[in-house]
Amino acid sequence: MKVEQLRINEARLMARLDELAAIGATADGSCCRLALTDEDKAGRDLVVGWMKALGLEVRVDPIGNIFGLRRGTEDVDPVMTGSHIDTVRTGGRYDGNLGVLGALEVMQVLNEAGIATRRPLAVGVFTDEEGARFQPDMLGSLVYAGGLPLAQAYETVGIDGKMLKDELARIGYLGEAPLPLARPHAFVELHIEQGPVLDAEGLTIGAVENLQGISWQEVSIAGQSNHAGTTPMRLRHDAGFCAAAIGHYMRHLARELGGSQVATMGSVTLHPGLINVIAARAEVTVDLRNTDEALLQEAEQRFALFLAQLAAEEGVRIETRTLARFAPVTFDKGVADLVARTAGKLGHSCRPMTSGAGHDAQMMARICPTAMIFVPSVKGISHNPAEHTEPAHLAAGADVLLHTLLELAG
Ligand code: HGY
Ligand code: MN
Ligand code: MN
Repeated sequence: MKVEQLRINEARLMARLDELAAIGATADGSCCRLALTDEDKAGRDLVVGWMKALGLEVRVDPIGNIFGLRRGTEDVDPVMTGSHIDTVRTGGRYDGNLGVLGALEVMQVLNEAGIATRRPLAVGVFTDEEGARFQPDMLGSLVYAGGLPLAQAYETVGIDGKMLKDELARIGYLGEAPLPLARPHAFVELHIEQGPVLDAEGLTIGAVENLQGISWQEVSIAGQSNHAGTTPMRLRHDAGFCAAAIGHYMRHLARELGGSQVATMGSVTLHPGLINVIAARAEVTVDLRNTDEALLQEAEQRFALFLAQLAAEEGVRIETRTLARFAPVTFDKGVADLVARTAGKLGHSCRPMTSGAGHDAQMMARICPTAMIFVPSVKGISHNPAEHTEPAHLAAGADVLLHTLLELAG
């Protein structure tokens, strides 16, 4: 068979996706494998087993990133691919997992075809991409790319009070491989779109050219608990009201700025959280994103002003803590064009895309030419058990990955 006729095995890819999805499966059909939990460990162990079965040399670095290495005919910088297998609490079957298991399927096809590439190939499984338990998100690839010192990452305390380094050691993935293991010749990540564009336009492949900026903050509000029945409204310092006001302001801010601005209050905790007590304290998280750095800063400035006014009006103390802050990223045009060309050669419809979600590729873009391959998410749903991509589209994405990697690895 000629190389250009090579295609991945869809059934095998689906079987691996199903097997991994069973780890951390919850009653509502979600995948819950928060970073560095026992479920994450079980997923890691399964993937490492597959890597070994595929004859890949497995290396683990000090932040727990796992790499499966496939030798090339020359000992030069590898072409790297991969993604993440940690999930949010209500994760789907494909977010991150497709990029890792699609890459393993590519390795198996190359093995079966007896193909030796000039450059080595590396499949990366990056630690804590979601940032749901330990912020920031893309933590493992950020450390890999030199954007966060390892010691600082180790001290990160999760939403459950556990320290990152302790959890990494506990699950047995505090590795010793060099950090970074290699400076890739190029990096390509296969991922579901997690947005509605490809599905709405009936297209199969997205050649991702850029990725929007991300600003995560934790906002702590200190008011005064008081009796819900006896306290006149004019005397209240109600942290619960302030939390609700912030949630409402998110919608207002996004509408005011328009364009690609999005604003989300994802989590709210009230203390003491009782029906007849005016909340003394509240902690909320705020996620602001925009493709334009200046507009993202504008959104942050307007939000800061809003908080100052709210604190003055309600007589509460408000403090903010930055949890993640990444500027928008432009991927490598050459690699993005290669993705588009490859999709065309394989007969798949394709369009240039912007990524609304953060990805490990945005960190790898700091150290090597990088781009992404998107496949459609039905109705754009993700971070939700209803997350779905048609098997034919999953396979199409993996085929585009196969031939993009072959082109880059020579
Ligand atoms: O937040 C994100 O965009 C990604 O899912 N970590
Ligand atoms: Mn992801
Ligand atoms: Mn995600």
